[in-house]
Amino acid sequence: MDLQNTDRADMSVTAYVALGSNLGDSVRIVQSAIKELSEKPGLRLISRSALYTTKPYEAIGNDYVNAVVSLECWLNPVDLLQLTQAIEHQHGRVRSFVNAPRTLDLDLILFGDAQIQSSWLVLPHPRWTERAFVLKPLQSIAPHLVTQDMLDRVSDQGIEILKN
Ligand code: PH2
Ligand code: MG
Ligand code: MG
Repeated sequence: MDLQNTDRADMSVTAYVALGSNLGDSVRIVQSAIKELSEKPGLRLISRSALYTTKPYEAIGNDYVNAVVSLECWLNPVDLLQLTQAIEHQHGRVRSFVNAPRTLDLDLILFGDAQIQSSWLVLPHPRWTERAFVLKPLQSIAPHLVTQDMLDRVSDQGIEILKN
């Protein structure tokens, strides 16, 4: 019996990853990061939002390009985190100060119904409901997760669709 295959089919969760960039060729970087995520073993792209242009929120520098993707994920959360960090690194991510301009930021927003509180990973993402650059793209691919009330609370944050 092919237990591994059975496991694989059963153990998947839907994970939501937010992408952001405000340094370098942000449109190209975000597009290629989506492609890279979708090609990783253990991940399958379910859907992706448009690319949005957003005002830096509690941050400095250029306007951001943001998007959100949903993935069918057979990895555990730690492996997914490591994979996203490797993709950030490939795109030249440097960590200088909190919310510094960055070539690529990949944040795990939701991982099935996982609730994790550790020093290196908190799920759901602790601030996802405070951010228009997460809520708007997320609403477009997973409307069941985003309420009008959440959107009303971030309506002062600048965000526009840039490109589909
Ligand atoms: N990311 C941050 C802080 N502020 N603002 C926008 N518009 N887009 C982001 O991706 C972003 C931010 C921390 O990761
Ligand atoms: Mg972030
Ligand atoms: Mg991050």
